[in-house]
Amino acid sequence: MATKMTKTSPAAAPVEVDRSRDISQPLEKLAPEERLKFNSDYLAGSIAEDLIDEITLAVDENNNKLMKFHGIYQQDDRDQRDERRLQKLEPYYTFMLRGRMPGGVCTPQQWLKMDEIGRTYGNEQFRLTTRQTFQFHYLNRTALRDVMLGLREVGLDSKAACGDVARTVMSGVHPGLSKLHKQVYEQAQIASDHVIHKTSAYEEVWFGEKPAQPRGENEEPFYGKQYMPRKFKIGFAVPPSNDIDIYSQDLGFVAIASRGRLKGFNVVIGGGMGRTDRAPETYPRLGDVIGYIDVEQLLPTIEAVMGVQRDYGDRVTRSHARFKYTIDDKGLDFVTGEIERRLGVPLAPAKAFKFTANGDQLGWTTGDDGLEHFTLFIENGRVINRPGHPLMDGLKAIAETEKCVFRLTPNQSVILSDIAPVDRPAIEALLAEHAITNTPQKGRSALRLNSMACVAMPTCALAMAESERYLPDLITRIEGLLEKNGLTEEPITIRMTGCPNGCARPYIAEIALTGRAPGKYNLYLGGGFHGERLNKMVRENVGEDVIMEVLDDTLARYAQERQPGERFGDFVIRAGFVAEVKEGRHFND
Ligand code: SRM
Ligand code: SF4
Repeated sequence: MATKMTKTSPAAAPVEVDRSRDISQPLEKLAPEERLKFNSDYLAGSIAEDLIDEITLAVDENNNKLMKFHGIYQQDDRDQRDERRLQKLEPYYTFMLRGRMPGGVCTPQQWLKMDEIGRTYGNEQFRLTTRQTFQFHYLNRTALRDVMLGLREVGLDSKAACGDVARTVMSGVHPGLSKLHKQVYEQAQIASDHVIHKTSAYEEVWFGEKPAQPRGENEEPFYGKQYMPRKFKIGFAVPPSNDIDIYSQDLGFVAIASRGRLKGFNVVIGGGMGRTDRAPETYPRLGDVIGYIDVEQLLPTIEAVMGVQRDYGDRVTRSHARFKYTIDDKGLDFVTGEIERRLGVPLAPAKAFKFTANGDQLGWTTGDDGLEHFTLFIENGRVINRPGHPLMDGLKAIAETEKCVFRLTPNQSVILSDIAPVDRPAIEALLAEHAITNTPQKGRSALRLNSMACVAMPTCALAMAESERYLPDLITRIEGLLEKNGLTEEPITIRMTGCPNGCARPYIAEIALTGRAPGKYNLYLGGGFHGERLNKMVRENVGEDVIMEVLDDTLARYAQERQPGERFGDFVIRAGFVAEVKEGRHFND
């Protein structure tokens, strides 16, 4: 790609800044969530008391919001919702728990614990997410403490996996560049430890611990009582792979290396995916590269960037509270200048880098340190046993050998990594024994291997249409079109979400579908293959017949008219299918 480098002037003239919506305002003028956080006793609320209520399956509304900071969402089974309503029963409430796993690195012992929890409490399954971590669904309220204790036994937790804080820090996984990847991962881990909230509420609520000392004003030296205005996402990419979709992160770091050693990072700010249909003031936005820092500057830079969003982010209107809107409201120059002022030095000019893809490099690879890695495609991240496909059992058996590290990828898949060459045959035998290959059950097109769907139905409260349960079948039908046009081996990214929130980062896929209503989707085309360009809506609120018609036409034309090496997303723009797509940073429809 053409590297995006936005030069900013550290000496930009002072900008008049509207501070009517930021944290300097009196609490009563801010969103209700700000008052909730402020009065929550640093996130403890009355969650502990709520957990022992025996009358309902649910928790109180405020605790429900606070529990997100502890990695937990109350949900109800949407497949059962109507029937239970007819029977005048309360919804069938269960809980989703999302773990924190910086860079997706998971020891075999941790994998075994996830497997055990999934089997015991989580409907015999668990889910790998688009941010390299894991989720359990279908947990009963009474199981939550046991799950927390289980995670703690293996050094895992669910702190800050959700809520208005810095979330699980992502770190790109490039198996061929093992040494560099390890150095970048170390920095991601340091960053994660640094940004995690410091309150001891988690230990008190879940493990009954007493605070070491009464909580005082210094409980959260960085966040304060109101934490961030909204979620904040940080990720590290290792070129040439843009697997973490750096341009979708609030704050991204592109690793810059010299002779295989990490030197520093280009800093990218202001990415985000979420939008709402018929609300043009919400939009996905690609991050801007604002400069370069040496490795030593990492933590001060994170503090400076997050500090700007903490202090200037919108605390009145939550739908406008992400960093991308702060940047667009105040201006990139102002925000960059403020970051540099807090850093005390200007950022250096960004260094050149090149991405080639945002998917995973599947199959066996040997790292630059001689260790072997097997990247396994897991369709939509669901770890479960299905007839003839005992994926969960197979991965458990592999974990039991303790011969590999599990690395969760940003594409909901897993790398069995750091395998000594002598151990590879044993791993291969277990893969074969459990019929685990990179040939998914329903077909093996390069399109499927570059697909992602968010969870959506039946657990996600915000889903308007199916996603994970539908995309595999839709792809089977699209595979007919691919075969007809000789495109089965052509890598094309396709992503689906059950609503416009963008959890599978759809707005940077070459083909994307976002749910509007049962069976109805917005269809987008024209994203960049390495996550460098937003796509554009080409059909609104349409069903499968129209989706197939448009894809039939565009794929046939692509097969016949493409130039050598031309990607599908680039072609649909050149050919005029998506007239309005530009290299723009953001769009609203
Ligand atoms: Fe997400 C909310 C699932 C990655 C943007 N997301 C949700 C909730 C918690 C629904 C809710 O609030 O009640 C979903 C839970 C569904 C379920 O049943 O499990 C949910 N998001 C997911 C996951 C599990 C999708 C997946 O299939 O893997 C991903 C978990 C990531 C993780 O491990 O932390 C997930 N969500 C994302 C991403 C992608 C990313 O971060 O790289 C995005 C777009 C990037 C961004 O944030 O801009 C994303 N999720 C959202 C939004 C829209 C935020 C916004 O700015 O408008 C919501 C809704 C909200 O926060 O109000 C949301
Ligand atoms: Fe739920 Fe929407 Fe996210 Fe899908 S994109 S998991 S439907 S919030």
